[in-house]
Amino acid sequence: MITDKMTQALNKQMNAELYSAYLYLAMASWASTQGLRGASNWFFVQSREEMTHVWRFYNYVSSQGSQVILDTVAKPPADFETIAKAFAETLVHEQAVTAIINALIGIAHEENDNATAIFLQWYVNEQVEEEESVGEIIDQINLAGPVGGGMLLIDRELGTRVFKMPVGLVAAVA
Ligand code: OFO
Repeated sequence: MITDKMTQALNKQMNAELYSAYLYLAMASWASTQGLRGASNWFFVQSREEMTHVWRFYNYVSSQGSQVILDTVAKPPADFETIAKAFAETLVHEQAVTAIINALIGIAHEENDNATAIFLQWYVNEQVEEEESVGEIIDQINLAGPVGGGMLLIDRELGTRVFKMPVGLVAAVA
């Protein structure tokens, strides 16, 4: 069982994860219109991953006998100007999500909710990974410059990213 305060905070985080999925889907389409098919693929895979983050929260809240309450998802931007700016915005967004996850863990501790604090550890590790991988892409783009052959190679590399459905999550939602 989790407290109402914890449930509300987890529901709110689900909305943030849904927004992440929405934001990256918008970036995927924008990148496609710029001829950056690899980057478009990368953002599309990222959007799908964010949906798995939503489902993890869904499963956890449900497993605790609480109800998932969905809220309006904010409209993401449609124009990201340059691929460098799109990834810079991605990093800023992920850093903000990391801060919210840390705040959630703070609430779990306040509520003496060890189960939720442990559940949230997966997200702590995931945020480290996400910030690191986006940071590496930004470094590569800065080294290559946003146009020309260097960016072409980076775009090809981004096109190799493949979405993998987490095995345990498949079992949980099946
Ligand atoms: Fe859900 O990790 Fe990004 O936002």
